[in-house]
Amino acid sequence: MQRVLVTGANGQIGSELVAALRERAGVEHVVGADLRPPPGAPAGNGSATASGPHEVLDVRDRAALERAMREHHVDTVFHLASLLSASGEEAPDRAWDVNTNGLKHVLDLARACGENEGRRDGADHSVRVFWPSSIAAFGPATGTPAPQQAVLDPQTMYGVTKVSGEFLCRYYHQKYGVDVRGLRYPGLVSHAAPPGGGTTDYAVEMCRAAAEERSYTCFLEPATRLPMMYMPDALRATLDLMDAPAEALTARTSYNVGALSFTAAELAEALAARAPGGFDCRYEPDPERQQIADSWPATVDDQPARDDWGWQPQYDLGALADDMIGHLQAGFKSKVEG
Ligand code: NAD
Ligand code: AKB
Repeated sequence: MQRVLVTGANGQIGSELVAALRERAGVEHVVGADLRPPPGAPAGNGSATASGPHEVLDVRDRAALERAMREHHVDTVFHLASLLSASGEEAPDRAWDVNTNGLKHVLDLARACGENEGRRDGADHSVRVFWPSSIAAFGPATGTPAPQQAVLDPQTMYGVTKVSGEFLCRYYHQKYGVDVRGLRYPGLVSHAAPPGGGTTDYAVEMCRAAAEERSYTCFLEPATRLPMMYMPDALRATLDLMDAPAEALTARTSYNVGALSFTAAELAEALAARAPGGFDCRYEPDPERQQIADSWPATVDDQPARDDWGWQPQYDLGALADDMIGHLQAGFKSKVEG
C-alpha cells in the first residue's frame, strides 16, 4: 500500500489533493504537512488530526522532513509547499529559500530514504516525487502557444525557482534515478480552499464575488488572456501522471498541460450569465501583477502530455462557471443560514 506525504497540504491544491489521495489510498496512508495544522484542527505539533495524519513542519528544515518521511514510511511525496508569483515578489529571498531549498531537501531525501530502506524492489530504490512547475517558467521570449521544449524566460523570482526546480528534478532523475515527475500547471480555479498569493487568483475571487452577488474589482485588465484549468482536471492530471509507467515519460523537467484559455472579461461574462442578479465587474489593474500576467503566454502546447500519458482536459469555461457558481452559492447560503 502506498504511503504518501503531501507538503503544502493546507493550500489551494494540497487541501483537495490530500482528500483525493485519501479516497484512493485510505486516510491513514496519506500524511499532510504544512507550516500550520489544517484549518479547524487544534494548534500544536501533533501528528494526527481529526481529518487524518498531519505534520507541522517547515520544508526548509531538512531534519524535520526526514523525520516525517521515515516515521510514516513514505514512498511518494507530492511536494506542493511554495510561495507563488505575487507573494514571491513581496519576499523574493524567502521564495528562493522555500521553493528551491525545500525542493532540494525533498529530492535528497527521496534518494536517501529509498536507498537506505530498500523498500522498493528492482531497479527503483528511490521515493517517488511529484513537484509542480508553472506557466511562470515561461516569459516574453517563449511565445504563444508555449511549446514543451520552450525558451524559459521567467520574469519573477517565483518563475526563476520553477525553472531551476525543473532542471534540478531532471538532474536527480538522470544522475540518481529519482522517479520525479512534474506538471507546468496553468492558473488553477477552485472553490474549496482560497488561492495563496498568485497572479491568477483573480479568477477565483471573481467567481466567489459573483456567487455571493457582490461586485468585483479585478486587478488585471479585461483583455488579459492566460492559460487556466479547473481543479478537478488538475487533480486528474496529477494522479494520471503519477500512475503512468515510467518508461512512457519523455519529460522529466515538467509537462505542459493545457485546458482553458480565457480573458478576465470572458470569465466575467460567463459568470454574469449564471448570476441571478447579474454581475458587476470593474477593472483596476495592479501594475505589478499586470506585468507578471503580461509576461506569460496565453496558451500552451501540451501534445507531449497527450501522447505520453493520455492527458485530456474535461472542463471548458461554461462547465467551470456552472460548477464554481453551484458550489460557491451552496456554501454561501449555508453560511448565511447557519
Ligand atoms: P498555496 O499558496 O495555496 O499553498 C502553499 C502551501 O504551502 C500553503 O499552505 C503554505 O502554508 C505552505 N508553505 C509555504 N511555505 C512553507 C514552508 N516553508 N514549509 C511548509 N509549508 C509551506 O499554493 P498552491 O496554489 O496550492 O500551489 C501548490 C504548488 O502548485 C506550488 O508549487 C505552486 O507553485 C504550484 N502551482 C500552483 C498553481 C495555482 O494556480 N494554484 C499554478 C501553478 C503552479
Ligand atoms: C500564480 O499565479 O502565481 C500561480 C501560477 C500560475 O503559478 N497561480
